[in-house]
Amino acid sequence: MVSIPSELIESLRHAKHVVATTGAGVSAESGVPTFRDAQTGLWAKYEPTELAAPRAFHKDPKLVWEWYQWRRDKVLSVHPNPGHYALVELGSRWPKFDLITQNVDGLHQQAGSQNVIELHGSIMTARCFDRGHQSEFWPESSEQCPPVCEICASLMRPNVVWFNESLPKRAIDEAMRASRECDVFFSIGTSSIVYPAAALATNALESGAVVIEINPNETPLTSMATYSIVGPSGIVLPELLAKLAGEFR
Ligand code: BJW
Repeated sequence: MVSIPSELIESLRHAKHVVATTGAGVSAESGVPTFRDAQTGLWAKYEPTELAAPRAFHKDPKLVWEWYQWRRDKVLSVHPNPGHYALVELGSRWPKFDLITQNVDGLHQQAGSQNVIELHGSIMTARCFDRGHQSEFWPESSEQCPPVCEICASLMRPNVVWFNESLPKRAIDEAMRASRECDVFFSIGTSSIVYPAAALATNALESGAVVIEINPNETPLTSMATYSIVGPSGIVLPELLAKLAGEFR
């Protein structure tokens, strides 16, 4: 049983616009390793932050492609967890609800969340490195690894945002606006160290929103947040939902 302050439930009861931002921790209970814990087996000797970067792809495109292929296979073998499903339910409780994710695994959508704002793209699709030609499907590896673009023959890469790359303009603009306009802002399962995503919570705080962090571990946001609920999102979110349902009845 997680301790959820009654004042927090009161804030949620009066909110008109709620924003939830999620990070890799929300998928941990589905069996997807978090970004910074992603390395096991053959990949244990690599730093994820070194692989998720254009310079890594320039240096060794095959290595980076195979890393994503491995992570993508993992994602395809798992299912959404109670935290993802609780967010679907929570999404229908307020006049306005925005779900913003840094995750590339598509598990929120698989659970049934709609209009998810994906800040860091998706591991389900690919585009070419040179000209950004989109491929609707993940090109299966053939003799050529990475596969090449059918239009311009440049190397394909996952349709994600690497370090030092710009986030999709529409997604980050919408996320920034939502963070400044909401009454309540959740930061769930993220280490809050990657920008500009990490700035969303501080925007919300500066705009006067109630900021609630859900994470089993401390992050740079913890001491600033209005409420910090220590625990796994797959437990905390369903409990929060149950408590809210009780209050609303
Ligand atoms: C649980 C749990 C459970 C466990 N329940 N919780 C300002 C200041 C400083 C630096 C910068 C800045 N602005 C920009 C930068 C540079 C850089 C950056 O932020 N660097 C920092 C590392 C210092 N940012 C960028 O480069 C961004 N681009 C940009 O700003 O463009 C403009 C620009 C261009 C050129 C030059 C300069 C600026 C792009 C960032 C893209 C990030 N992409 C990645 C990879 C995506 C593809 C992939 O997955 O491979 O996105 S990196 C990685 O980090 C991934 C994640 O989405 C992101 C965040 O990680 P997340 O989700 O928080 O995961 P973890 O593993 O870190 O944490 C998991 C958390 O879960 C932990 O807290 C656990 O405790 C918790 N947890 N179990 C709940 N059951």
